[in-house]
Amino acid sequence: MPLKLIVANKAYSSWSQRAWILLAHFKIPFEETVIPLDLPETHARILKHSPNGKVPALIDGPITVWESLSVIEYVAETHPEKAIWPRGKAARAHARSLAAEMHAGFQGLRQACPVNYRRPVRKIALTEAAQADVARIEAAWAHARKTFGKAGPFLFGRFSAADAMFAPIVNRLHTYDVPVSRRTREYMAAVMALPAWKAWIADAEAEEWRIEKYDAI
Ligand SMILES: N[C@@H](CCC(=O)N[C@@H](CS)C(=O)NCC(=O)O)C(=O)O
Repeated sequence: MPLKLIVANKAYSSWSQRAWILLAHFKIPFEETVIPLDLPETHARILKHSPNGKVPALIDGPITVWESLSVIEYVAETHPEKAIWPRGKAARAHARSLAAEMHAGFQGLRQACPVNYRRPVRKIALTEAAQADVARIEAAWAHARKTFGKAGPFLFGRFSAADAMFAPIVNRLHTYDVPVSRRTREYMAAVMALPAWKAWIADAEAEEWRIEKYDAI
């Protein structure tokens, strides 16, 4: 039985993208269900699949996993042949720390710059909290790239769960035209060149749902 992944609109759902891009990049077969956000029936529809009423949720037969980071851990555990986390112990510990930091933090940037995968590039004035988050993200990415990233253009060389967790940040920095270093831009370009990234964007572009409060920013 194939895995089932429950996600929200691809145009606006950052947490969904993390799980989806991981499965797509590592070519792990799955069926997706897309539930549009912000409609009267949204919550009830998500609750049919996910006990906390949030997506993503992954269904593997009788097993349900929710919270993006748990989904990623479950996929890593059930696909040990794929290097979903970096293979080296120190790199893996570092990647997990960054993924957890992303999962728990960066509210300043997340609030100021909501993800919108259809948004034309347009600069906005960033809050101090958002600027502080960008500084931390750039430092964290530069450190990971320098310390562990020799084998490729991603945080730990080859694409891993850490890159999946930060993928929506790439959208934010790009679409809100946030001033970043050349190295940060190079990393963002590598993420945005991934076939799995492009497939997600194409699906987002094709969606007909519109949420005005996100499109207005
Ligand atoms: N911490 C959760 C966040 C999940 C989340 O907030 N998902 C949003 C979509 S991006 C959602 O399900 N919203 C539905 C709602 O609030 O009704 C995770 O990592 O998966």
